[in-house]
Amino acid sequence: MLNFGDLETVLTFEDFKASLLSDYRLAYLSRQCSLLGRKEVLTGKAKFGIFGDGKELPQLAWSKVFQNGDFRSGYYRDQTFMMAIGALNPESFFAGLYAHTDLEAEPMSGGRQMGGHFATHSLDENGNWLNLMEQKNSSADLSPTGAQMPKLLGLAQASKIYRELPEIKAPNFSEGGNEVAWGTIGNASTSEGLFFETINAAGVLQVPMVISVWDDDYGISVHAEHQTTKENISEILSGFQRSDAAAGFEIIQVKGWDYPALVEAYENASELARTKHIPVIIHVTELTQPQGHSTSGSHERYKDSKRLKWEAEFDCLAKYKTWLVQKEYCTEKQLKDVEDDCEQQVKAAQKSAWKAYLSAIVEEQNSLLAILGTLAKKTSNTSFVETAISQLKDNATPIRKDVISTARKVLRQCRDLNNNDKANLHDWIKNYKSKQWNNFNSHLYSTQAVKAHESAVIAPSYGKEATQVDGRIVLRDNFEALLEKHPEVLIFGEDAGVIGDVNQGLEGLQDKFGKLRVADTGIREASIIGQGIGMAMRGLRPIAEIQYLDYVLYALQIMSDDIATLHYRTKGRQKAPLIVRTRGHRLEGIWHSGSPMGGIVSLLRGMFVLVPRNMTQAAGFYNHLVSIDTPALVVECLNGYRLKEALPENIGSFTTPFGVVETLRSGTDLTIVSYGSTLRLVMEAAQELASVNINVEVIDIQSLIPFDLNHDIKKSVAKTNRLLIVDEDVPGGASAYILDAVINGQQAFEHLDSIPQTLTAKDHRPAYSTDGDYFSKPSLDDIFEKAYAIMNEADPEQYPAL
Ligand SMILES: Cc1ncc(C[n+]2csc(CCOP(=O)(O)OP(=O)(O)O)c2C)c(N)n1
Ligand SMILES: [Mg+2]
Repeated sequence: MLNFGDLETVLTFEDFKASLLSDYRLAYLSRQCSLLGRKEVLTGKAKFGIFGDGKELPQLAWSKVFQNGDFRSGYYRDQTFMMAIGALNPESFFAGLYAHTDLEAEPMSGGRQMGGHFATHSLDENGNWLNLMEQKNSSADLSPTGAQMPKLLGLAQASKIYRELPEIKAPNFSEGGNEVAWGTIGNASTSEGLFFETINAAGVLQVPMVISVWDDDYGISVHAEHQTTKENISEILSGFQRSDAAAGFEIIQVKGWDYPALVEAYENASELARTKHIPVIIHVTELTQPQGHSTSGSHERYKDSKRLKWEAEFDCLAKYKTWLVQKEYCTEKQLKDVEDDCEQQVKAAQKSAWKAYLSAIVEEQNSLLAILGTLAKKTSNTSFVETAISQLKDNATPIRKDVISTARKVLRQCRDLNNNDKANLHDWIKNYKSKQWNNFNSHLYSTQAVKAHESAVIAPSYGKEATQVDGRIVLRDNFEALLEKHPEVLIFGEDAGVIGDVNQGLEGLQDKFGKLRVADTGIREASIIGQGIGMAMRGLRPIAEIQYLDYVLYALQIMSDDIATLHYRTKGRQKAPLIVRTRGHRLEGIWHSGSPMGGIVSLLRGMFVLVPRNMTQAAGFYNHLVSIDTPALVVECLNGYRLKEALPENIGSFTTPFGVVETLRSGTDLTIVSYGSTLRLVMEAAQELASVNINVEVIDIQSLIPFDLNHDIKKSVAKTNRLLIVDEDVPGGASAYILDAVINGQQAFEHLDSIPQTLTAKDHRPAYSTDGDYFSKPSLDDIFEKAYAIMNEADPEQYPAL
């Protein structure tokens, strides 16, 4: 291992000095970006700024040991590191501050994230993986503090998997598992549960993870005394310290202004994590915030003069400068020259980034002005149009809203024009909207996800006398086939390993595929998901199991904030094709019968949400998902594992289509749509309704996201003219989502002769008592009566009131 003392001997003294000076240059350059960045916000060119000033030095030390193939999962203070690895420069820094929508100029997110939210590209413009071993990687940042932690676990665990399962050939993702996952987090954010959950899991798993805590004693205005027991995160984590007797973490404390100590700390950490897969915590103390937390306020409001004086003195850049001069590694003159140079460079970068950002919009502004000029002569409302033209012309720093809003206002005021004259403006608005769709709305789903429903469906096939088995056997045999076919598929969750999940859908598979591919985890839903996210970002195909749907709530935040937004927030340059498996719907009591699907479909736009009615449909979804790259949640029916299903012959290959409903029963009087466990009751009710001459068509939605892409529900309503949605979520939950999709999305209202109705559970969760289900969720009787009432209202003579 190399330590700082050795550097002087390994390098020539001249090279050694040059490297110190070059570090000073980068630190100073980054600092100038922060200083000018704040000014840009305060003078109104940018909206918000959060910068890395005061944290430069440790990031330089870190960058020295960060290698190709490594991953960062950090937060908004890491600009110096991003510059040091060549992923950010002053120009792209300012493009980020202005939120330039062009990914070429603003590679982090194309303006979708605030400045200071960093990412590198894992995918090319067509969504294909790049070779991650040829570059230094950063997973895309998130604003919720601590949310960078769960995925860090998976980014690190991927190395472990690649090292211990060499049969997975993935040269673009790993070389013998030698890659380190590096996390950063602010001192205050270590108070978040996600931090502690991840730390514990990493200690258990012994993965190559190095977490740096940037400790500046504050979390915005709140001092460490309110954040952290003993005001010292490494001290309270000391129980995690590894010893000869037990594996754990290496915990290092180092001062953020002490350059040689920092270099040594990072060398040390890298070596331990990379070669031995020992997780490391580096607690970097005595850091400062020269400009306060962000541009939203000034720190003079909550730091006293003593503290401010200390911060000025212990500013890592100032300390580094003093050290360089005292040790005679650099002269004052050399440093001054570097400073002058950096100041010029940053100013020039700011100007050029601003010009590039603005000129695209000004061009659009001019194209509209040309059209409005012609139109003004034709309308009777000339004065309105001329005022609009002059206001837009006078706007020297337009945003896109100013441009298109002017166009739409003018259109409203020119109703008198004939269609030909309006056509140009109409076309302009249409084109503009479609161009801006790409800037602001595209890439929620990957191209593969969007096209998935076009792929040929492979139906399950059955022998002449198909064996009837418990539903769980269909799943188990299917998972076995998937694990066999795809060495990169891994399944893990609480009780997933030794016993093969609580319903034995994985029975015996750990014995067959080993403890890493079919793994037990601790009870830690959010980091189970994070484990999956990180591994999926490094080319593996994880299936993360959450034991029950009701416990998805613990993981919902990270699914919503991280996976669901990842492809969108990187404008298609990162993906995490994670499959989340869970089980739910009506069974017993408050926490084993939940179906909070309304909340889930609202929060997980960006993921597929699949609700198969039986295990064959579920298995088909898993097979299909493994063949594409979109993250998905699959909810199996908790009460379906012991119900008999025919065992398909083509296990592991048949597919259930996404966004395609299935008509389970045809009828002419009323369309009932439902999904999951409730379908069985709907089918029974349909049979009874038939005995009173009501012919019901029953449709299984089976895929909430994407939703009925062929508009088959509308086609059914066109035939029956009546719609009933039966759902076991609360009123206004998933039933409202379905109703909106059918009425607004498919415009089915034009075929309706009766009010479209919903039948849902009660507002509360069901009581555990045996009758809890009957009195809380839609029962067969409820379904019959609701359907009958619709028919009674339509034809009271044929269907007299009950
Ligand atoms: C979940 C969540 N809660 C609150 C916030 C608002 N917030 C943004 S930064 C911050 C303070 C973070 O302090 P620290 O972790 O010490 O990082 P520092 O900014 O000091 O580097 C807070 C409370 C947030 N972004 N996310
Ligand atoms: Mg802090």
